[in-house]
Amino acid sequence: MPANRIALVEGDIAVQHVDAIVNAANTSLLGGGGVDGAIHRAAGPELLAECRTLGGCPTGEAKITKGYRLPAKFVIHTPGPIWRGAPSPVGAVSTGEGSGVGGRDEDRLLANCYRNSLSLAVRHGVRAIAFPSISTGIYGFPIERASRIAVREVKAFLEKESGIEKVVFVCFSRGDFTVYQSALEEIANQ
Ligand code: AR6
Repeated sequence: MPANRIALVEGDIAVQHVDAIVNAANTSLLGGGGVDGAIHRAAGPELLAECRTLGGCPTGEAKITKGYRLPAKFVIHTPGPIWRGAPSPVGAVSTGEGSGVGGRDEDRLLANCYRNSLSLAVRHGVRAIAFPSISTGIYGFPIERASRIAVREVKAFLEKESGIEKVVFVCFSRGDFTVYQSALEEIANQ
């Protein structure tokens, strides 16, 4: 059952003992604030040096580097979408009116982040992987909506792919933890 393979913790992703941690990066892959800054600080300058060789990464796609001084062997860098749309129900078809250009595309791009990160992880033999709450900090994606997309994508991936044994959602605050807990109860345990 996928639910047994999904864990939720409150804390710092940079200290997680997993094979790979995911970085909520930007398209330059050259570092930033938030979780990106924390990962680069903990990994050391070699991480930025390797990132410089990657030529950036489009939103929703993913690139992998070594973890350097992190407990994790790999870092998977994925730029999430910047939230611009007005909230509408997950799965609703946007008319594009009143919700900005991106109402639906942000959902799709965020889902791509999870899916592409997991595919890349499998290709590198990763068995345990930790995700932060991509796009819900500086990029402003509403966390209730983002957490449901995250859980739905991870669950769907685990159902078809047995190579990944454990996915850990790492929440940076008690409030975020509670939101993810609700999403997990609603989706993963079905
Ligand atoms: N461990 C786990 N989660 C964390 C940590 C940490 N050490 N630090 C922050 N978070 P954000 P975004 C949470 O802003 O919204 C960067 O400058 C944070 O509380 O890091 O995708 C990049 O370079 C929030 O819940 O990422 C981009 O320019 C979540 O991580 C931009 O920010 C994501 O917040 C990306 O914005």
